[in-house]
Amino acid sequence: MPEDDVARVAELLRGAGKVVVFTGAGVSAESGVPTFRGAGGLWEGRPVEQLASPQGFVADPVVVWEFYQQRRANLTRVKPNPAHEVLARWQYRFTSYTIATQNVDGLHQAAGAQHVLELHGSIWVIRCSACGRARVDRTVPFPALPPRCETCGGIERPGVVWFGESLPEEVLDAATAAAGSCDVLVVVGTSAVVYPAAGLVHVASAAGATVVEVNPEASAISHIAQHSLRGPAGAVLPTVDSLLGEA
Ligand code: BJW
Ligand code: ZN
Repeated sequence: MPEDDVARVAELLRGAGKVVVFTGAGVSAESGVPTFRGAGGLWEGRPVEQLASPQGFVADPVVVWEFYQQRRANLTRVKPNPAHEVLARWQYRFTSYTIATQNVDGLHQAAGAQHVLELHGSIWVIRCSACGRARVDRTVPFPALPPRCETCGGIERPGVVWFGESLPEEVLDAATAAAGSCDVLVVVGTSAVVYPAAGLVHVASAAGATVVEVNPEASAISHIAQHSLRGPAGAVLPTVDSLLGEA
């Protein structure tokens, strides 16, 4: 990671008023949360359509729940890393600051971030697929799978967004509005292949924002980014933060 790139990004952020951070699985990788795609990813050798689609859930809710229960169990053992911590601290630095995450793990909030837009829902929310009753539930493991709704006896599902499902409208609207009016969009740890979330980068870029990417690898939006900081978020973001100095 060339030092002058980091310095230029720090300079850019020092002059910025409105900042949006758009994150993906890579921001949690150094906490011990696997990413989805690529070697060692959650989906390596697994049928994605079976585990992350409403059709897969209807076909076999227990298999899908076992996948999510394993991830929930792992999440009880991990903690936020320095990238989450820097991103949480930045909420006190800028006039306007938004974290829009594709992650369902809750680690931004665990690091102290207050207003996180969860584009793909939360693994800690459980929703009844029959009556829609939703609740936060951190039980791990459930005594039996699938968990059942206390109100109607229906099968409960993880409160996440699967392929073919709409993103929560107010969350996507808020993220789109923030991206469309920010000075700088910082894209951290996402392959940026999943839409409409990845569309936030295009929204920001078209509205004239400077796009900064933090990722050890190139992603689908690298060609749009003015600055690409190639390294792990847990090392890159603290370096940028230290160059930013006191708020
Ligand atoms: C590091 C690092 C380190 C590693 N530091 N970085 C064709 C074109 C456009 C769209 C579509 C299309 N065909 C189908 C669609 C729609 C589909 C889609 O986008 N598909 C594409 C894959 C082709 N989208 C949808 O279905 C969405 N809904 C929708 O479109 O509704 C519209 C509609 C609805 C109804 C009727 C009609 C229309 C919903 C998408 C939901 C995605 N859900 C998932 C699962 C969530 C639940 C769960 O967690 O299990 O969300 S999929 C999965 O991918 C998850 C993630 O949030 C998402 C993005 O992944 P992410 O975060 O980018 O992770 P990776 O693994 O891909 O990348 C990790 C990155 O980190 C890499 O770049 C690494 O290099 C990097 N990294 N270590 C920094 N230390
Ligand atoms: Zn119910």
